[in-house]
Amino acid sequence: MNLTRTKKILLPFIAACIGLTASLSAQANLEFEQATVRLMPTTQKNTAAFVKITNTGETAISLIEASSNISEKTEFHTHLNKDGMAMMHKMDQLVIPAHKSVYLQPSGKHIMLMKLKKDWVKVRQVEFELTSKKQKTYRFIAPIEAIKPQSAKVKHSHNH
Ligand SMILES: [Cu+2]
Repeated sequence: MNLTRTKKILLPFIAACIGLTASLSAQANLEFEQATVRLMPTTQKNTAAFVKITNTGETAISLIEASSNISEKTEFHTHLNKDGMAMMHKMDQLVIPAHKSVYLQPSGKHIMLMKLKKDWVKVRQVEFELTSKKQKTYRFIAPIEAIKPQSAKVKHSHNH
């Protein structure tokens, strides 16, 4: 076996592999942790999803679109205080700053799942697809779980 010749063929191949891996990791620079979808009675038309999103990349990522396999409409929401009432408000974009984590959690920012499909509670894992301003797609999955409402906690913190 001619070693020199093998090396000549292998080296560009290895270089191409490393290049590919590097470009893939540069794209996949959002990490999703603690993802969950709130279990609701089947009569409800909406529910919310919570997740910790971490941007491991060098530039901020603006998420502008969301979709899921259980809802016909999916939006980024936040809570705003209006006349002492916590009101939900649609956000045009959800910005994840470079090297930062954004927590989507009850009483705060969340992913709103609207017009829920029939039998959505039977889905074992909810699949999410988020699209950035740069048209990159990010996917994560979340189980459906019972989550205690935190409205009492919000009221309390507003008094201080
Ligand atoms: Cu909402």
